[in-house]
Amino acid sequence: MSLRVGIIGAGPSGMAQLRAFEAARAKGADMPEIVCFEKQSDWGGQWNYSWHTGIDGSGESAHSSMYRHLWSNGPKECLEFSDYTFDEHFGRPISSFPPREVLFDYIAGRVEKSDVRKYIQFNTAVRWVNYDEATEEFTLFSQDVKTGESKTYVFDKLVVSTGHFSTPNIPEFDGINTFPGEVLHAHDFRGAERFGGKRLLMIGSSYSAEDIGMQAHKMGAASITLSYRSGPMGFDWPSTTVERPLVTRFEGTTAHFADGTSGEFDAVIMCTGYLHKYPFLPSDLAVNSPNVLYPGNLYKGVVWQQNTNLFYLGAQDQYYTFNMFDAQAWFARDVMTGKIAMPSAAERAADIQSWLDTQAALADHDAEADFQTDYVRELINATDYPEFDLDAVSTLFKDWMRHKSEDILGYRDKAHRSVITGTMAEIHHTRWINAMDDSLERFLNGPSQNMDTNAMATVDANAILAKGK
Ligand code: FAD
Ligand code: NA7
Repeated sequence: MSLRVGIIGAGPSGMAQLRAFEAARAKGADMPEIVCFEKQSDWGGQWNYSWHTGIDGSGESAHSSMYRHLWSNGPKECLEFSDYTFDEHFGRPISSFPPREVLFDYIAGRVEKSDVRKYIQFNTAVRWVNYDEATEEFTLFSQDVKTGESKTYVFDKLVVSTGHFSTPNIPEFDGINTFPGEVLHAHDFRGAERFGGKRLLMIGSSYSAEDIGMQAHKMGAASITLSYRSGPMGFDWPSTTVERPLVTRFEGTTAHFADGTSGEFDAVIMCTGYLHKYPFLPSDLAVNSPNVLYPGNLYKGVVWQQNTNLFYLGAQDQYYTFNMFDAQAWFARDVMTGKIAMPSAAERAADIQSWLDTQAALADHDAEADFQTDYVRELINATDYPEFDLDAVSTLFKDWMRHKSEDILGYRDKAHRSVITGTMAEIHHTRWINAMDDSLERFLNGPSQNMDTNAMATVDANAILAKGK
């Protein structure tokens, strides 16, 4: 009997797992029996944008936390698949920070070429999973979210790729029930147009607070106040943006902060992160972790320590995304097929502990980028995933962070060079701050610009545009 593999979720991680098996099949390996379950009607996970918030059109909790005008928050050169480059997909250089529709097109293009859609049961939510120690089999209960029909499947191996940026972490604040304006979590944010002229309070000091705050600035918010728990982000913000320590209490429209200051606000956005939530798994199989680069209990960040038939993809906080999911999927595939042997439980525990120790000592963001680079390298070295210059990617991450420090509104106008093809990105035809139509059509066919950027390693787009236009 061939290996039976269940994959839960057809976002970028689940799609990577399908591609990993297909890549081995193309080289002559047997294809296992695969069923991938996706509760939405299309693949792409977070990148499968929908206006739905709260509950989606099938009565399920809405998965996506994306917003209409989201552009990649890191350079595309850091997430490029080494087996399917941007050049291969678009046939020409594009800029380094594409909007979400463009990235969706890229990830979908790769799996369309691989003919793996046939393995996916769309509109199908996984409701529960049992593991039988004696037979070493998973029994999975699914439900068609449109018809309500339930089914049972049995698998030898199970891959959990349901993401962990969908279930909002919602803290309480004294008096917040008296706040008369809109209070929402970043998960439910779809666009900042309606915040034009408004005084916004964002709670949190990470990617969502930074980017939703700057989206609101772009859409004409009157003021943006960013309230932090651990420390300020410290970017060189526009003059209408300030950082304050944590809110201590609300009194109607007034928020009071820990430094004794207060302010009047029209709306509050909780940018307070997300919870790992696996309601379809018994607690002894479910990751229970804060959002960190190395959650405990996962050997090589992928294999469940107490049950090596269970795999997680994308469970960590992410500098690397798509190509890290690939590295994990190739690794998981080779463990499942026996090509990679599992060390003893004690050896796995020691390996996990050494990563946790290193993580605990990380001094700054540069060190974090190096940490995840080393992690991805270890996975790639263990498989036949096409190698690429990971040190060069780590340098790109550091350049990107430096660019953000220099110009939080302009870092997306920079261009970077692909470490895989050597192609220099195009300087985009429209600066991020001015780009209101971020459709694929406009991105690819917007006003042409005639600069030859191929000779430049990293280009200050602002300077060039200021001179040229
Ligand atoms: P997801 O994309 O979350 O996909 C999980 C899939 O599992 C979904 O399709 C979901 O419907 C399905 N699923 C969940 N539960 C079930 C169930 N019970 N049964 C069946 N199916 C289920 N990354 C970048 O590289 N660049 C960016 O600019 C960027 N911006 C981001 C902005 C936001 C607001 C967020 C939230 C994330 C961003 N990310 C970004 C990171 C993003 O998480 C990854 O790019 C990627 O989407 C993770 O892929 P995934 O497959 O692990 O999870
Ligand atoms: P993150 O990166 O997990 O950050 C969560 C933020 O929320 C972080 O600044 C936390 O502060 C803050 N937080 C969490 N709980 C609280 C409470 N109780 N009070 C105040 N602040 C709190 O989530 P993001 O949404 O920014 O980013 C997730 C992904 O989405 C990321 O991959 C992006 O690409 C998009 P802390 O620093 O822990 O004190």
